[in-house]
Amino acid sequence: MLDSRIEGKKILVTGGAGFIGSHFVDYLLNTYENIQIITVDKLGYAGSLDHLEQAMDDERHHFVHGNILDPETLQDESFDVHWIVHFAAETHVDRSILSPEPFILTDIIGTFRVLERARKMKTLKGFIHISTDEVYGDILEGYAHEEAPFNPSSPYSASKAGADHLARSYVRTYGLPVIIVRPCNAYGPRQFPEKLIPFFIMRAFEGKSLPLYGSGENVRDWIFVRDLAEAIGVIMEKGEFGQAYNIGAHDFHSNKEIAHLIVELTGASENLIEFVADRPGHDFRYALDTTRLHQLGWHPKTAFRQGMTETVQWYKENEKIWRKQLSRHADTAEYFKANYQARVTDTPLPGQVHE
Ligand code: TDX
Repeated sequence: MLDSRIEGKKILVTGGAGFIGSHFVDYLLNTYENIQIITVDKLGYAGSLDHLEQAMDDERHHFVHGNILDPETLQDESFDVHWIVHFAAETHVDRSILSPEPFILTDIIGTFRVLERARKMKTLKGFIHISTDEVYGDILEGYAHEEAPFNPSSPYSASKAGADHLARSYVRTYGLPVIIVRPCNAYGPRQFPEKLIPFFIMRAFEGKSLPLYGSGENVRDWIFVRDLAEAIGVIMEKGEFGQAYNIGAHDFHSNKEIAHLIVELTGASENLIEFVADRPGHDFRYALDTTRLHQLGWHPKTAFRQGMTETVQWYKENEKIWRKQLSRHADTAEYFKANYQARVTDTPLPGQVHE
């Protein structure tokens, strides 16, 4: 690949054992030949080596178990790379409402640590910071472009907004070659079953209630995770340093529509759908202006129904992986209880998560 910014390079992926990170690692390995990848991941509740099955068998990939919050983690010279792609973060809004501190620590201070390490690398050619569409807050009508003001609603999105600002300040102050990406909602295989889509799929399999917050009319733009991985790769290759890029699929669906689709695809009963107490500070709609990304020539490939069919299939075939993931961390049951006990009429706990 002539003139590639990625071919022949050494790339550090933080949070690479997580949902989007692991798909991005696979994307790199499948797209480039001569490449070296280091994944660093703390293997928290949402990360797993099962997600890196392909990469762990590939000699171009090296896994390091470590927490970005620990200043020692990335100090070794072997972490001097050409690119950093920074996915590592706490990402679940409901958890941030119940307990904001891990979000402030990992998302803000963790990002600070990675940026600081990047600043000391003489080899560095680029830094991709993974932000989120949630930094703009509710977009009740129209589409948020990259220069729109930030208006975060939850401790999660405020932490991500802080990290996003920090990453941009390193461009202005230190000339660090950062590109920020702000993706819409991702879905697909390997997502921890606490986010809307995998949570509802798992509950539908188990014949448990599907708790829709509020009216269920809230709208998100949904991107299939492999399309998102590809979009990030295209931005690495062609994006302008110092810029931010929204990543959206313009595949808008209300939560209610999604619940009905999951019922249909899993063969569960419509009666499982339950309207429950709303999420505090619940953003009504996210919608991104993606002109800048389209100018790089990227468009999503996977229609929602197609991606959802594959996703339901993956959860059906990989029950062992996500059940193991659910039972690995002691606080998982506590989270489900704290978030759903007062909301649902049946059990807040998914199968095999015991008190
Ligand atoms: O039980 C539920 N019931 C429900 O109605 C859950 C878990 C969610 N919802 C609603 C809330 C949202 O309107 O579904 C929608 C999607 O919720 P989440 O999957 O929690 O995602 P969201 O809050 O939209 O945030 C996501 O998109 C932006 C990701 O979790 C973030 O990490 C990303 O930055």
